[in-house]
Amino acid sequence: MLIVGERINTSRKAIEPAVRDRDVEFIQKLAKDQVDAGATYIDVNAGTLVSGEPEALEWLVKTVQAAVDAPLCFDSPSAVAIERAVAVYDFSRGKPMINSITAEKDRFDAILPLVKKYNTKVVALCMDDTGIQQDAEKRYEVAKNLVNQLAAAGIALDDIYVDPLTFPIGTGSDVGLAMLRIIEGIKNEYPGIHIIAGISNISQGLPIRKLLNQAMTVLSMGKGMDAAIIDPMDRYLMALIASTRALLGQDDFCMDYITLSRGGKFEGL
Ligand code: THG
Repeated sequence: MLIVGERINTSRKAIEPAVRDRDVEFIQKLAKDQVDAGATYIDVNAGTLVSGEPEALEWLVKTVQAAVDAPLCFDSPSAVAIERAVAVYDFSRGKPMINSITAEKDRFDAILPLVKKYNTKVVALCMDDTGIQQDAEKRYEVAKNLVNQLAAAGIALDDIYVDPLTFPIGTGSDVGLAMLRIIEGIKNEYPGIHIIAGISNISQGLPIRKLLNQAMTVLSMGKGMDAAIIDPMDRYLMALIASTRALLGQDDFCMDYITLSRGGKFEGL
């Protein structure tokens, strides 16, 4: 299970001024705290800075990799911003992840050459020029089309992380089932591919969002999700992921679970 720590994102109120002011200490602490909490990738997103995004993303890459060894996830729709980020990335940390490509024609054509040139992993969002389909079968077709296009371009399935995307569950009772249907379908259709999700969209607009995020994470892992963009500082969520891995046969003899328990990670839960 790959845990992408989501906290370094200028859409969070506390982060934008820190990135604008190039507050090295603040960002580096955020990176270290997430790695200490169990993040295996660190997401960097400066999307709200608009015209300043490429420069800010480059600064975030340099700043974060000076603090932690974890590989990075470049979170931007902009090929210009991603290329600035990847150009200063230290590949000895492991393959970075480009987050993301879609089946929108312009975006696909702009991002694909970067994935190939720099040999990165890539997040494939299930949307095209018609937007995000609400209907599960239609969105699933978009997903298959996108994966087929990536595979035809020579991208290995092992480097593709399909993101099913989701609407908030408050907008319709079938929304959760649609997400699970897409995860299950893609996983069965393309053995060896990966599934990632930014789980928190599901809970938008509802109280005690973390409960819905926690439940959706477990359900999605049950269908084959093997990567998640989450807040690793949510200790209960991280403990649930460890428990779910053990229950799904992904943790031989519960060794990781036991190690985390002995390390005090479940204390007070
Ligand atoms: N899929 C992919 N990438 C993504 C997403 C996705 N990247 C962005 C996002 N979704 C995941 N990242 C975050 C980062 C921070 C928060 C949520 C998702 C967050 N949100 C608080 C909220 O909405 O209440 C904001 C609180 C604040 O302003 O501080 O913290 O789905 N591939």
